[in-house]
Amino acid sequence: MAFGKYALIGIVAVLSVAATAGGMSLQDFQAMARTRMMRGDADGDGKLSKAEWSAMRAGRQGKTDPGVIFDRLDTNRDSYLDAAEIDALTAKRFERLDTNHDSIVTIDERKAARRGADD
Ligand SMILES: [Ca+2]
Ligand SMILES: [Ca+2]
Repeated sequence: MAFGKYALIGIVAVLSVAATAGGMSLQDFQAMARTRMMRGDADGDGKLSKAEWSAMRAGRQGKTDPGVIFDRLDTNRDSYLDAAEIDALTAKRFERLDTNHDSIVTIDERKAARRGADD
């Protein structure tokens, strides 16, 4: 059984490397971002409260107050960030990253953005 488990981990690792090497579509990118953001969903209600968001951002070196960013992202003003709001944010980021506008963000484009990014 141990072998099966490690083989599966190996396959998953190979698949994710392949996906990264070939670049990501907006859909991949949004799915990844949603998964990452929802790790901060401490109470598991499927959306991020301002407290959950701030806790998640606490370790990051941003120039802007997380509360200010939250208010900007909470477009329907219900004091939560839901999947649609996160998708909207991610779509904007994707557009910015996709510097050659082929609707695929490659690892190189992401690296280039990271060098210049301050948040
Ligand atoms: Ca939540
Ligand atoms: Ca909201």
